[in-house]
Order: sequence, then structure tokens, then C-alpha cells
Amino acid sequence: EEPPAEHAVPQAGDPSLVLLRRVGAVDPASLDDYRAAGGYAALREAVRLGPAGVIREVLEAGLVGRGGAAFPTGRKWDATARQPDHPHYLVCNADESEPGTFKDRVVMEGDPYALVEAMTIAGYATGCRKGYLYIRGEYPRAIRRMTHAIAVARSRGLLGDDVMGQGFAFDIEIRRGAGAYICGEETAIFNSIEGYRGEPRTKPPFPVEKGLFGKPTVVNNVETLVNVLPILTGGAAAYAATGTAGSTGTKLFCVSGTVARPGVYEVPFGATLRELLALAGGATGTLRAVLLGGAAGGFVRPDELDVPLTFEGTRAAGTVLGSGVVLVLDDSVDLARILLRIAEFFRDESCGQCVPCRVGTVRQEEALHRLRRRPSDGDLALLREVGRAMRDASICGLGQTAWNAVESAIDRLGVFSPSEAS
Ligand code: L3W
Ligand code: SF4
Repeated sequence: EEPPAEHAVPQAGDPSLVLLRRVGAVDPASLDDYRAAGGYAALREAVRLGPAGVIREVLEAGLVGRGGAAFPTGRKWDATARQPDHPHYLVCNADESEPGTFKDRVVMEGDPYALVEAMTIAGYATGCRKGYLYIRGEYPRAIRRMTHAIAVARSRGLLGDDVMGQGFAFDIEIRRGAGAYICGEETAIFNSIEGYRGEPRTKPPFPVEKGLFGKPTVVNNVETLVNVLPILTGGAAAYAATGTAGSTGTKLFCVSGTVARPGVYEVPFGATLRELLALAGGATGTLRAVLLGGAAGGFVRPDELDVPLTFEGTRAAGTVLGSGVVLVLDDSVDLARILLRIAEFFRDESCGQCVPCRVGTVRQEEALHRLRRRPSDGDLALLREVGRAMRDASICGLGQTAWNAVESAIDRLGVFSPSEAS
């Protein structure tokens, strides 16, 4: 088993932290510790505001999803709350399988009651009596700590038929993933919970309308949900004062690779990649590139480190923020090998349901094998053709983004160009 959460947070104990402020500072098993550190003030505020008031705050705060796609959370909640069909369900996506992503594990292990409280608020606002917490199966400590926190919260009346004596019901059930990356796709999660193969469904209909068991469903990532706590305790305006107009609040970044102090870092949106790398002690050798956004993301060159870490800033720079992966690669790293590893990953994890992805991920890997041995224009052209087909015609995000990092390495870093090969 991996070392516990606080070891993964080099900033642990820093009073300026928002989302990570309790990690490493409280006993994650103790509800009393959590309450003494401000826990459950947000749920009290939620009950004071009422469901519509909570949704208004979340909309005004500008909170967007932290799982990668940055969809406005308040719009999702509002759309679900309005659905006449019942019951409504909440699903917290804690499947965290994007290579290089480990922030949600740190939150669940280090501050589990925060997620219980945040899910309760989400359920209250959107009219859900039941929330599923879908946790990656390879996170045994997170599963243990969340199971304990849910049981304690239930025994103290913070979950159940009459939450906090306020007349509303909400409870949480944990479901474990079984090692498939695709089960982090929001509709594949539904199939997995319902007992079917973890295969994505076509959208629309979106989950807010027809999700788990065909009912209106809110799906949010762990980090997205815990942001609701500072929004309610401090107010939407104060929350939105941090970050930029397009990306409000703070963001957790998973810094890994050839870097001095890898770990989870919390910085306000708008900090530059250079500043984040400085916090993490910089690259261990001469910096070659940084992969932002994970396997579905794109590369940043050493001359581009002033890119602001916001959704809009990274997009303008030709990459994505995704779920916060910052993979640092110094000049000791074989970039072609990294690309091949990414291609192997997608080939392995494709669910096989649609042809562009099932066949395209295999063809991509084969072409990369050949290019590693001998650069050729024919194979580069083939990669582009296959990549376009996957992007345009795949059912879900896996196939649609499986060519992103390879394309970025070819176009932005010149991998497989004649000078790179020499
Ligand atoms: C209501 C509409 N809801 C969209 C909802 C939709 C979903 C969310 C985003 O994720 C990202 C990719 C990678 N009415 C709606 C609506 N929604 N239109 O908004 O939707 P979408 O389809 O843009 O994206 P997605 O397929 O949910 C794709 C990232 O996910 N990724 C990997 C992620 C891995 C992790 C991890 O390990 N923690 O997050 C792979 O592709 O960055 O941007 O809820 O229903 N009109
Ligand atoms: Fe499955 Fe890939 Fe198609 Fe997604 S794009 S449904 S992972 S085959």
C-alpha cells in the first residue's frame, strides 16, 4: 500500500491552504477533530439557504468541474433539481484513474468527512436521498477511511433519514471500481453500479436527465464537491475573488515525474506553471517538457512555463488543464517511450465498444513502435489519419482524446522529426 495522504502533500500545515488545509492537520478518523476544524459549518449554512439558495451560491461562485471537462457545477445541480422524474441520484466519481492523478486519494484519506459533508450538501441541493461514492479499487486506504467516516456520520445523525434533525434524508453507499479506467467515464460508472459491463452510453441524454437507473443524476468529481464547503462558509463572492474570471478558486495539481518534490499542490488558479514547478523544487535535470492534463493532455515546452494555470490559459497555449496532472520530464527521459506508454495505456483501457477507438488505439501503438525504430513520413501521416478518426468518431472521451498527447509531442516538441532522431 502507498504511504498515507499527508506524505503526498509537501505543503501540509500551510495555513493559506483551502482544500488541503485539514490534510495532515487533523485525525482523519475523528469527527470531533473535523468539527473543531470548522467541519459541518457549510451544511448548517446550506440548510439556512435552502436548496435553491445553495445552487445560487455555487453558480455565483463560478465553480466548474475538476474531473477534466470544467462543466459549470451549478448548472448541473440546477438541471437535476428541476427534473420532475424521481428519485434523483448523486454519484461522486472517485475512480481517479487518469495516469498521474492522485489528488482525490489525498482528500479522501486525509479529510474524509469533508467529502461526506460535501456530498450531503449536493444531495440536499439537488433532491437526492441517495449518493453513491464510486472509489477506485486500488485505493484501499481511501475506501477504509471513507467507510469509517460514513459510518460515524450516520451514527451521529449526519446521514440517514433525518440529517441534523433538519427533516431531510440522505445516505451514502460506497462502490469499488475493479481496475478499469473506463469506469471513470460518467455513464460507464452507471453501468458498473447497475451491475453491467463498464461501457459508456451515448450522450445525450445527459445524466442530469437520464442517468443512474435511468433517473436524473448528478455526477461530480471529489475535488469539485469539496469546493462547495469554502463556497458556503465564505460566500460565493469571496470564493470567486481567488483565481481568474474564467477559473475561480484554487486547484489541486498532481506534480510527478523527474521533479525534486513530487506531490499534490494547491495553488490559486492563475499561478503560472513556472511558479508551481518552483514550489515543487524544479526538474531534477535539464527540463525537456511538461505534460499537462495527463494522457489526454498536451506538452508545454521549457520556453512556455509562464502559461497561467487556468482552463482558458492552458487552452490558449494549446494544451489542457484536465484533472490537474503536471508530469515533469527532464532530458534523461525517452519521450518516444513515454508516448508509447500512453498509447499502450489507451489500447489496454479501450472498452472495445466502438470501432474508431478499438482499432485506432491498436494502430496508433503499432505506428509508434515503428517510428521509434525508424522515423517515416508514412507512419506520421497514418498517425494523423487514425488520430482524426478517433477524435471525430469515438463514442466517449477516451477515444476522442487518445491521440492528444501524441499529436502534441509531434507538433510542439518535434518528436520523430529528423533532427530529434539524430
Ligand atoms: C447537462 C448539458 N450536463 C455536458 C456534463 C456531462 C459531464 C460534464 C462534462 O469528461 C474529460 C476530459 C478529460 N447538460 C451537458 C452536461 N454535461 N453537457 O458536463 O462533459 P463532457 O462530455 O464534456 O466530458 P466528460 O466525458 O465527462 C471528459 C477527462 O475527462 N478524462 C479523464 C479524466 C480522469 C480523471 C481522473 O482520473 N480523476 O478525471 C479523459 O478524457 O480531461 O476533458 O458530467 O454530463 N448540455
Ligand atoms: Fe469504449 Fe473507446 Fe468507444 Fe469509449 S471511445 S466507448 S472507450 S471503444
